[in-house]
Amino acid sequence: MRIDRVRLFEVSLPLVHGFVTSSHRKTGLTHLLVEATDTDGIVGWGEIASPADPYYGPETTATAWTIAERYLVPAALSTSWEAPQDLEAGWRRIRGHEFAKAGFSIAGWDLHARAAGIPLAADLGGTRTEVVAGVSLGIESTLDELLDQVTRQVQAGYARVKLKIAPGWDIEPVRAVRAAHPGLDVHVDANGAYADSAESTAVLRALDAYDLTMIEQPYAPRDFVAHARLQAQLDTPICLDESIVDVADLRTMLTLDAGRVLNIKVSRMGGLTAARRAHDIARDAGVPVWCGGMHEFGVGRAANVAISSLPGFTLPSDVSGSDKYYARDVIVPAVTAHGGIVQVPTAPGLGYEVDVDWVLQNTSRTLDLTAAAV
Ligand code: OSB
Ligand code: MG
Repeated sequence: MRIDRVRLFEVSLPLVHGFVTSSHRKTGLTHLLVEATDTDGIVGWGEIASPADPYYGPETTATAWTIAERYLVPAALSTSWEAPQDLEAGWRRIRGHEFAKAGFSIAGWDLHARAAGIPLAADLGGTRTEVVAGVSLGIESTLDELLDQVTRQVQAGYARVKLKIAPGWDIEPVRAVRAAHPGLDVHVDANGAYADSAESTAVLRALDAYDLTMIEQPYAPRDFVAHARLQAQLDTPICLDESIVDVADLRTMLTLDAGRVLNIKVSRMGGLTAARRAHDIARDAGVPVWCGGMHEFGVGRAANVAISSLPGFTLPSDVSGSDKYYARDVIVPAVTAHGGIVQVPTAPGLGYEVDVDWVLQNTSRTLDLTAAAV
């Protein structure tokens, strides 16, 4: 198989509801879409879901564009491949830049599954026909607004709610949500906002009283030792997100007992092959996993649904319906959840069609290269 043409689109869409985390606030997103066409004319799509700014990880939209233009597009156009892993080998020597690589990995996997005429989920070895979705709720200005958001999502049928926390917005919102929804599957995500101090440890230990499913990424990404020390003092499992960008990080987590749940993000791990490998390792170690999101547009969201169909994804994934985020998504139909459940598509590849007209209407920058040009 050979990719003959790659188009890159820088696409911006407004969010239906602004989103605040411990590190930043956003009202819209800009992601890069990758369209890869092979020599038979089959088209695969991928999404580079890097945040605009380097507050989640080191990448930005601008670094992703540069890495794509200078390295990934030329690699994609000059690699002859059968399995998506062989395509990914074309950029193996590039260190880091996982989000940028993930966009090309998804496009390669989509192309591979479409050429084989099978759904991406099946191509990855997925076995589930439906996926349980959870929602991620940002920090709100008041407890009432947060409670309103939680009630709205519970009424929409979502069975798991994740709350963003930060120093000063932790015990109170958790106590309020727990009081209003005693049996709800609730977890919290700090995006690394806590310092490894006695004061923070006391706050995080106090969260043990609220029957949370997990506490996600309390400390800085590289600080496995602080997470291990905290885990030893908590009943609530720690879940690592930002800390785990490759399987070596996962082995560190398992060896140190720095976390007991894994958030797998296709973007953060550099693509679908790496995400699947992390799933396999976690499953062998008896560690439950779920699929995290980056507010993906439909292309990345569809990839998240596909990976979530693997058997080790036993916890609800951040694959809520497109409508929670975007009034009109870039795929047709949009990803929808009914009663908090998303069906795994049965059509070939990602299982959705990209609305190219809508993509173009929201595109601020494009790149269009063919194999003959590199
Ligand atoms: O930590 O999971 C996170 C969004 C942007 C950056 C980091 C995170 C998130 C989310 C969004 O929580 C989850 C989703 O896409 O539904
Ligand atoms: Mg997270």
